Amino acid sequence: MNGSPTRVRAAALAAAALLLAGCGGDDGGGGDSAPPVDPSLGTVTTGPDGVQEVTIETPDDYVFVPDSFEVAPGPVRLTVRSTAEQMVHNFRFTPGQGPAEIEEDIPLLEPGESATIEFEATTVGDYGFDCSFHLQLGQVGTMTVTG
Ligand SMILES: [Cu+2]
Repeated sequence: MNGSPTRVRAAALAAAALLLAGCGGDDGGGGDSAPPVDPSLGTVTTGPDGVQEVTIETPDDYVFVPDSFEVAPGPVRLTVRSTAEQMVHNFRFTPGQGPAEIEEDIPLLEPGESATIEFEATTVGDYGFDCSFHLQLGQVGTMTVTG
């Protein structure tokens, strides 16, 4: 159950992205109350290597936060951060729900883990994404590649 090197690296990248975004206020407190929504979520920043970076979260509820974001054509580094305490999620671009197929995915995201994928956004349009485990429960979202 402990992180593989890949997942550890993904977590480090996510932490670095947070530091770059200059966001604070994560007190790491426990408890059952929902954590405040991080305003940097879904906001695209450009990394030092010129790659667009965006982070979304998935809590125990069957949602992505936010469930939509926009990128420009080019390379994208997407981090999906689980804030779930129990639920196992995943992330994929829904087959047939976009103008082009994006095959990169996160097959398994255990509670509390983060994982990062990098892909090329080439064709302008709306790309559906989902957690395939909870697709029937409506855990879906949309990435828009702007013109
Ligand atoms: Cu899910």
